[in-house]
Amino acid sequence: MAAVEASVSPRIVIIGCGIAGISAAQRLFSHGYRDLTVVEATARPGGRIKTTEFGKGLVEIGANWIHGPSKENPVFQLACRYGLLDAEAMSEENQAIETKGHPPYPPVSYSSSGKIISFDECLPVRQLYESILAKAGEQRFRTGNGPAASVGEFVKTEAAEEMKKWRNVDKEKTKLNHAVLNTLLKLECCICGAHSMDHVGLASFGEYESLPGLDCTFPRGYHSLIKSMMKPLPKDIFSFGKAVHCIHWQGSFQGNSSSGRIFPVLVEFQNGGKLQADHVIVTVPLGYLKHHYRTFFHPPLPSAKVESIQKISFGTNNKIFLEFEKPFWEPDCYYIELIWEDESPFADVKLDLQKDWFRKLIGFTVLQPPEKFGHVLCGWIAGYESEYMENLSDDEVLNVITQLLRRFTGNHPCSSPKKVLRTKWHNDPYTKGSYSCPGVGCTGDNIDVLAEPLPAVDQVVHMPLQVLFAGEATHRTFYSTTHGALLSGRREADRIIHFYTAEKLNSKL
Ligand code: 6YU
Repeated sequence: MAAVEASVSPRIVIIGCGIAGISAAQRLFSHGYRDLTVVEATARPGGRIKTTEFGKGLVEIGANWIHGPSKENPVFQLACRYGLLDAEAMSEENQAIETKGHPPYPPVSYSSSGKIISFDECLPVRQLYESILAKAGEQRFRTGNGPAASVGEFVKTEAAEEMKKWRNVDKEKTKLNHAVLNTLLKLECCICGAHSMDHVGLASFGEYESLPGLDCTFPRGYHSLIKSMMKPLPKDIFSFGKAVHCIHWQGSFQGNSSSGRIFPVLVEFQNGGKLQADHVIVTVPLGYLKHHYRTFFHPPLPSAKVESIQKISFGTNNKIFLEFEKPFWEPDCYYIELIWEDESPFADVKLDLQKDWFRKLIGFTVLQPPEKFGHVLCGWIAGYESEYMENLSDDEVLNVITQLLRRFTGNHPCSSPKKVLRTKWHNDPYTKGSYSCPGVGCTGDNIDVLAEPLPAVDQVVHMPLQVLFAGEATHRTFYSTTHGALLSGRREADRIIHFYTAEKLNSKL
């Protein structure tokens, strides 16, 4: 590895110890940069990668899967290198499977009247939906001149047109078709971390790239990746419980040592401490930036950056883990999908969170195998309903879900869960939601603007690259994922490395 040869090693502060921050530190350290500090507001590393004990085993509070575990995916590459995956996940067959970012459909679904709906009954709508979604991602809509502003509007318009052509469909069947389409849109909300697909921009939808490979999990928890990434780095570069209050840039700040060094950036902490730096890599979640961008930077951010922070959405997707004494599901069941027969995406429904929040739950993943996890279900819920759920009591959630499961499975004596654990990403003060997704009116360019450093290298200033931006929301094609976050951290580390390499070359000319 090339060691940095600047006469004085630049001081680099990385804000946030999620996968983006750690990958930036890894890259800089491996290139010889030694004056590094990673400051983290909470008491633990990992950010939105967080594994905890529940039932008989481990559950993921944040990221669950490696999306697209195949050779191009840097998280997959690292996980293989560290020996963190099982043989099936690493097999060539697994890597070759194309899922287009969607989980496989379950063999049966459950309806709100307690009936089982077969795979074949749902198939025509699912196939139609997939073809419309593929169309929504087409290049021709990237300019923002699409037929609809949002993915939701586009799907509904196209689906209504197509469904009109379907023959021999009676009233009951039409009702079910609409209910299935509504369930698919709710699933998409969980995938995008959005309240409604009407809030997801058509112009940017196709920017997201899925990689091949059937999504896989970490047998020893996603956190095993964070531990392995941090292991070769010196412990003393990490500083926990250090929430940054404000980044002062474009300044001249005297260092504490006797060298008399002057730094362009000063990081001010919430507890009053201060740290001077040459470069700061900001990896805090977009949700945090949305709430704090006005006071987090001094001088304030340029208007183009503020526009990006506003246009890129940051919604909530939460999980509800339930542990049962005995399973009420069949041993081969891996997902319990809920279809509300009275719902339709074409109906105009007034949002009543108190009355209806649980209708947004799309279903429950069965954690397999039970010998490893116990009898545990993981429910998925996105949007405002998910944020509302965070403020309810455990008992309230348990009661509602027990009734819900009894109703859908037609299994009235089904026992109530003995334990519940909910994620609360919207209430997390240092995240304020789950992950980013381009909103209506947002284009891929907004993501690139968010990723631009301040001041840029081509601007004539005393010191460029004072504030750099990484984190999942800054990756144009892999936003919302751990691999997007990881690549963004490397990207910003490389920006600094290239800057000093170019400077060294110029000084030799
Ligand atoms: C993935 C998956 N996954 C489920 C759920 C969540 C997320 N993701 P971090 O937040 O980690 O780090 C920043 C740190 O900064 C943090 O520690 C803060 O405490 C700290 N900080 C904040 N303010 C500070 C301050 N003032 N001072 C100091 N420190 C401060 N990704 O690949 N697979 O299965 C899921 C899922 C419930 C919440 C996920 C998944 C998202 C990842 O977790 C996330 O992107 C990265 O961990 C972020 O890392 P980071 O370092 O950037 O930030 C249109 C279209 C749609 C296409 N979308 C595809 C869907 C893909 C997303 N799938 C998600 C699904 C699940 C289940």
